[in-house]
Parts: sequence; structure tokens; C-alpha cells
Amino acid sequence: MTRRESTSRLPTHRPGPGASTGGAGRRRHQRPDRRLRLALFSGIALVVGALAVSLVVSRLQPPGATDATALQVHTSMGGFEPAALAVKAGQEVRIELANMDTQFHADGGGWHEFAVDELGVDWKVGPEESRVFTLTAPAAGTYTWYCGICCGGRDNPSMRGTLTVTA
Ligand SMILES: [Cu+2]
Repeated sequence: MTRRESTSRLPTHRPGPGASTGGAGRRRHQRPDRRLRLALFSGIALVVGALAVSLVVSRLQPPGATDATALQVHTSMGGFEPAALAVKAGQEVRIELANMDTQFHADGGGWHEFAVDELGVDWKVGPEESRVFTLTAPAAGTYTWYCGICCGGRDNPSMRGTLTVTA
């Protein structure tokens, strides 16, 4: 490949081929090839690097909402967002639980949970997974949901949320 490039360039770039300047001329003509190759390699490296960066950035971005009509709750090692929901008794509640964490969390493997013991609710979402769950809102009152998978489980105040049901 290198030789083909240099020989194809030689006839066009050699103005007066003398016996003594032939070697020097060839050496001079190899330099643009090297520069071309360097430019090519840096171009490829740039493209690969940009792809890698965009891949990392896209991995860092949370999973988007797949169901706009559902209440959106994000969960991560940092807790729930929002950590409070208000619904009406008897209402058919749809909650999209989006897990912001990757599988690389040693604590629970990136899994999170939305559990309400009184309601028999125990929803689990895998790393970077987004799932829609439904429940019929119970009688008016205040219910606590929690994640028992990570960070001390339900005893960790940041892994809890409050579901307020009004009449
Ligand atoms: Cu959790």
C-alpha cells in the first residue's frame, strides 16, 4: 500500500529526474505520504474517539419516558425522584419506574425496587430499565414505598418515598 502510493505519485511529482537526485527526490516524496498517513490515522482516531465519547454520554443519560401518560418516577442510588406522589382513592394509577443506574453498581447490581408492603406492591426494575406498573389507589392515607435492594434497604431514608392518597 505504501509502495503503491509512492510509485503512483513519483511520475507526477518528479520534475527533472536526474541520476543523483533520484534518491533524494524519492525521500522527499515519501514525506507527504507519511503526513497523509498521519492525517488519516489521526482522522480515524478522532472519529473513533468521538464515537466512544458519544457512547459514554448516551450511556450516562437516563432512560427516557416510554409512557407519557404514566406518573414518572426515577430511581437510582441517590433515591427516588420525585420522592412523593399524590393520587385519589380508587384511582387507577400508572407509574413508570425508570432506573437511572447502570449494571456496574456492586450494591444490588444496579437493580431498584418500589415496594409498598401494605399494598402488596413489589416492583423491580433492572439497570437502565424503564417499566410501567399499575395499581388501584387504596383508601385515603399515607403509604411509604421503599427500595430494599440497595444502600441499607428500607432503613435508608433516601431510598423511601411517600404515596399520599386523598379521598
Ligand atoms: Cu435501590
